Amino acid sequence: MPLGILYIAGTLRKVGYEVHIYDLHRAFFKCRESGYFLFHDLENFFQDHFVNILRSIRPDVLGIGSLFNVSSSSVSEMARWARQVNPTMSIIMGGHYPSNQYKAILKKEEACDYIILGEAEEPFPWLLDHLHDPDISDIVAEHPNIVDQHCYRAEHKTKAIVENLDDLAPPAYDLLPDVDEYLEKSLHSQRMGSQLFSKTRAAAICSSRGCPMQCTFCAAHGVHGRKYRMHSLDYIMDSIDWLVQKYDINQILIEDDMFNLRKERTIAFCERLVGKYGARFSLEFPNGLACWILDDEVVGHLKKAGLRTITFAIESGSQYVQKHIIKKNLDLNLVSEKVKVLRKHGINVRAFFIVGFIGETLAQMKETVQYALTLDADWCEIKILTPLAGSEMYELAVKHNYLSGDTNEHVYGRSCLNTPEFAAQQVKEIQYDANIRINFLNNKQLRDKNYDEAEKTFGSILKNYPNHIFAQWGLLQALKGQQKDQEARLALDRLVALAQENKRNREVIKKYNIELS
Ligand code: B12
Ligand code: SF4
Repeated sequence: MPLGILYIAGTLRKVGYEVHIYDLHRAFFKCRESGYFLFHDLENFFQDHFVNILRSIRPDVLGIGSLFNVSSSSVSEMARWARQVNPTMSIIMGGHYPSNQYKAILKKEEACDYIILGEAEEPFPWLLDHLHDPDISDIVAEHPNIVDQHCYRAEHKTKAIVENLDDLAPPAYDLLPDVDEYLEKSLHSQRMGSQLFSKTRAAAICSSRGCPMQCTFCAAHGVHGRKYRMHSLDYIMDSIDWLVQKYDINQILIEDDMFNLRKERTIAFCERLVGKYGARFSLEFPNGLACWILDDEVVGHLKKAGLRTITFAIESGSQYVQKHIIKKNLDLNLVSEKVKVLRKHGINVRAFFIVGFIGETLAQMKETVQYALTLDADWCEIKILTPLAGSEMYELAVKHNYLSGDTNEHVYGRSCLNTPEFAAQQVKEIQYDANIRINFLNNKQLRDKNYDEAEKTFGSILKNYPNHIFAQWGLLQALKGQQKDQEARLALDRLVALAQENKRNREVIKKYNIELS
């Protein structure tokens, strides 16, 4: 759910503007799922979806939000298409990518009139109220959080921050077209290892903004700053009550960067949720919870409130990298202890790691793999660093020229850095090997003889990647473990067929000693 847009829409509606929301990100994924791109290209997509919407709604102002650098070229295309449709429409951009790269955007994109830096709830209505002032350019030049084509070089601009989150109008979920699709088909509930409830209706909320930590690879402070601000529990409970009444939700995705920074607040939230709704909810924290603050008491409360799977963003299994390179400085022994506490409460653990930090050596990356292998997590996501504009790592990458080509075009998760310590290909190999060894060959559910869960896990991977030879191997073990002989025979036939399918598969079968029996 595009929460930022929903907050802005709620604010604008409250002060009297008519707002329409269009989620191109979602439209794109729907088209991809439907096979649209087998027959059409991106230009057709814009024409079919975006331009037609603009022609039918005929807005006076177009706001383009973009959270991700990867969408930079789409953002530019949208502005240009919109300008063609209506040469006099005001085009305003905002979100993480425009906030962090406003100079570059304004320089190359004439179609963009204004960029709002940071949290837009206050500057956006201000700008709309002043759009028709004859001296708009002069007054924007004086505004601390808005830039336009005339003043993008102004260095005194800062990111807008909402001091009191409870002053904000509630997010306008009801303005989302096809809201049921968001509620029923949440991206997060389809993630590996997360609880799948048969009739999940999930909504996202954001209970706090800002994170005081200084991780060098993170760009979240580029919009929300480092000052931690919280909605009151009354505000949060009101939002949840509304979502229950209107949409009958039973899962809450809490999108905070640092939900559990205050222990008492975390416990009080759980108590109020359970006090009012009992065991109605499953709770998910897609960005993870700060593991060093979790203790037996907090975990017990979170479990009662509906936590089934937890995400730990550990990032590195090397204490040196933790302290000196990423400055997250997690105590790795403590993290292992916390995993035991979670196990005691029967909570699944997904751990996130990153390899390929600038300054990291290949040996330190292997330390991460080793640490992940011994962590006893249910699933480990091992990603490759992509420097995010607005982060310290990105500044380093640019300064030392470690990135090639247009940095915005780098696809997240693929190796794109070559440093004195490693070449991109070496990092890719470490990451691939780690994923196979940790999540497949040493799969926790298989080790624990939790075969029915393993069958679900590998089955869901095969649904998305039918030719995944290691998932096929995992499924075979899960079926054998349950003595589902007939299904196991079919799974083995498929594994043998995959193993012979191409040279690459023959090589990996040999490399990882996969038995075809
Ligand atoms: C939820 C989320 C997602 C959801 C997005 C759902 C959605 N459609 O919005 C999903 C799961 C899809 C996602 C995916 C990814 N994410 Co993400 N995500 C977040 C997260 C955690 C929260 C966003 C949020 O809802 N915040 C709360 C709301 C209130 O704030 P907001 O969205 O920033 O909105 C405010 C301002 O940005 C601004 N604003 C927003 N929209 C607009 C529009 C206009 C017109 C204007 C004027 C202003 C404006 O005003 C809003 C209100 O104050 C942020 C971290 C963060 N703290 O923001 C990362 C974050 C945005 N994600 C990030 C990344 C890197 C990714 C991925 C690339 C990760 C990956 N490895 O795959 C993918 C990319 C997806 C893709 N392109 O395919 C980075 C982006 C950094 C960058 N510069 O590129 C962030 C900042 C995390 C980080 N640690 O650095 N993500
Ligand atoms: S990675 Fe997480 S903990 Fe670190 S600064 Fe970013 S939001 Fe905070």
